[in-house]
Amino acid sequence: MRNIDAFNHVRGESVYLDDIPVRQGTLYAWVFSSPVAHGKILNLDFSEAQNMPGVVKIFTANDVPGQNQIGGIIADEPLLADGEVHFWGQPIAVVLAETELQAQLASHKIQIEIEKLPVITDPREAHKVGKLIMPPRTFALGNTETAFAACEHVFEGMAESGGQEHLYIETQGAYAFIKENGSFYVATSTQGPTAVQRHGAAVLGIGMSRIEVDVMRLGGGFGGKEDQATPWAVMALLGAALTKRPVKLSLHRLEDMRMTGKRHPYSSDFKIGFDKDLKIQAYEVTFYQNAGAAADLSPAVLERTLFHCTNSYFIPNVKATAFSCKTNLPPNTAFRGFGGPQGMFVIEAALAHAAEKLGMEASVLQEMNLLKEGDEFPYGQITENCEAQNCWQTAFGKYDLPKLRDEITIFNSQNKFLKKGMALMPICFGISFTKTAMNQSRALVHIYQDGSVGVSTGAVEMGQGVNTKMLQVAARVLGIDPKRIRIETTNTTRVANTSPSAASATADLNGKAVQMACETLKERLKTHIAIQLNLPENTPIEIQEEQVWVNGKTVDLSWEKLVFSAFWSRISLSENAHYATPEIHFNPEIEKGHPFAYHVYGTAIITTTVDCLRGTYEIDSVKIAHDFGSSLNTNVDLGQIEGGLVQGIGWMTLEELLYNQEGRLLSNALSTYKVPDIYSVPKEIEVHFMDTKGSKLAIFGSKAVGEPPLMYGIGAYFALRNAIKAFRPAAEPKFSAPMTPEKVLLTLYPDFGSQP
Ligand code: LUZ
Ligand code: MOS
Repeated sequence: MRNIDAFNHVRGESVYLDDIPVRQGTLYAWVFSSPVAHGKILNLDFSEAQNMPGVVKIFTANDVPGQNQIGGIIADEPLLADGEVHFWGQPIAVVLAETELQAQLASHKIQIEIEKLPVITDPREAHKVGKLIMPPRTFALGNTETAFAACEHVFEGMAESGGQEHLYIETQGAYAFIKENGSFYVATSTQGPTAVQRHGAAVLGIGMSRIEVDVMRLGGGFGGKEDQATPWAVMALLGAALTKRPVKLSLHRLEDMRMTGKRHPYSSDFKIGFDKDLKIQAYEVTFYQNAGAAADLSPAVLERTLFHCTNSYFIPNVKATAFSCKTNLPPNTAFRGFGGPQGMFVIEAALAHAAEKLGMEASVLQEMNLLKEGDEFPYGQITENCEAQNCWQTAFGKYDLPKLRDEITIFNSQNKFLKKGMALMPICFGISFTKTAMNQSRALVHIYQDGSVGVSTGAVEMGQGVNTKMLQVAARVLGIDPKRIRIETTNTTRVANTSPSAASATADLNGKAVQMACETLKERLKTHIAIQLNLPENTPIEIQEEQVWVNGKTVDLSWEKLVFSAFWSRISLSENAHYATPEIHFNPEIEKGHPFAYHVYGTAIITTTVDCLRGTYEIDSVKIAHDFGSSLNTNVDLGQIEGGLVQGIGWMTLEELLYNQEGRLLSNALSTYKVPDIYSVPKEIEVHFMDTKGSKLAIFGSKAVGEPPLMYGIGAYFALRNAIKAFRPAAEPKFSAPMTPEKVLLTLYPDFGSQP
């Protein structure tokens, strides 16, 4: 089945936030934000701004009727700065005017006096002076101390990975108005409707039942709208409350890039030990997470870094410690992979480093140490239906790895300034919110009396195709033509207390709820048939679009006739189902449990060609064997693999966030922040859909596919590194991602510029 949005997307007819027709009297918001990364606000002067044409209201923290607080996990983040500012771009005031331009021009006239305070942007520096978001956490398995003592080879090093701008095509935004009697409606581009509702209610000082949050679809989220869609929606709500007029707030790209948090940069130390057979016996790692100026989701991201610190390898003795370090950057937040990629980059760096010292290919060490059935993760969960080795072997065989290797060797011997490099990247990603309580969902299904069906869930469509999957689930269970079914907007008045659409778990969680609701409705319809036809108990009944079968024989009923007859017999045709993932649990006191419903595995082979005169490169090919279970929709899933892969390659190669000493973002536009475009994506992407066992906790055995493929992109870093070493074997490039063309050049010619 094709993506149900495809037709409207291509015709430009899909509705995003900015396409919603505005009501009469709508005001437009512009956010005035901090011009420094750390300081004390001494004075704010609105006198000139207030008198600018079109200005209706300027509001600050002083105008908040409820709590000026939007912190999710830790209450440490004001909606609007109060007294102090902690990052460049921190919202201080909101200007409301008749047009957006008027609001923007007025905001330029706001005078602010600030006493500058010292700025920290480096996580290790923050750690040194004790600036932590929360106490450190440690995951441990076995005993690394005794294991290292018995190791044949021990290596130590450091690895760093940079942040990443989400660059959703649709920037953050919301549109809010009063319905009546102090009740509000807000349309917002959020992955977490309930987060908007909860914080909106707290800021306005009203009950959540007074705020209806509605989400049609997002022009991309990637984690950037899991938590950080909230402030903009709450500002629009607050503006509506203060002026009694509709308020639209939609960030411009530069504002969005400057004010919102990104993927967490990490700096890490590793120590890895092998026995004489090259089995990893011990691994110690310390992560310094750059959390930015407030907690946001950093504690949960940090946790996932620990969960994935051994990637898809079995290591019997592990000690992993993670510090969440408070710096003067915008609070960093969820980003596809959610800390997992940062942890996985370090173990891959450790393996590459060890291979270099041992004079072998990293793939030898990778293959030797892959997880197998029954192995224990450092957090206590045991692998089940482990596909790590299967994926590796499948990639190896299907894509003829030895031949690929030979081709590269030959190419490199025949070319002086062009060098190819290859790397393998196995992945293992745990599916579930690591916070067990978040793994719940609801679905509301109405069968209308004409036989058409409306489905509401907590799932937010953000281009990932979840609505298509929800529709498939409903159609499959009800046994009817998909055309009858409509997936409604995600709305807190229909489906309440939703978890954000995140953690790759949206289709599983909401799909299971849809499945349950539809099964209940179907059973109810069957009971109705049995009563109407006076059938003996347990008579087999099958409902199909055109025909109903009783005891293998057709009766004079179609779906439409059946539905109407049930309605006329006063039978409920609506159902609300609740699903909570079984089997999962985790005890943070001992850092052990069974946090994930299942794991997703895969292996990618990545090859690249580096121009060793210019430092530029191309990703030649990426060949993947991926563990899909039994894919519910191969089109949607292939799109997720390709998109995730390219996003991961971007993070590892081109995308570089640069801040100056004062904490100001320098790469704040698409002219200076490079993302993969059509010219820099891999020339060839091949994806082999492995028909694996799946999991009964995956919807119809179709495994989660959102985040795992991003981590294939990590292989691009190591492929580039190998190409560099083919040109200059003595090179030992630092493990510092992204590997931009500039860094490639500096690594190829380390002495450049130092000669007289
Ligand atoms: N969000 C969250 C996530 O709150 N918890 C998670 O475990 C998670 N994992 C991936 C992406 N978002
Ligand atoms: Mo996400 S990083 O699953 O919002």
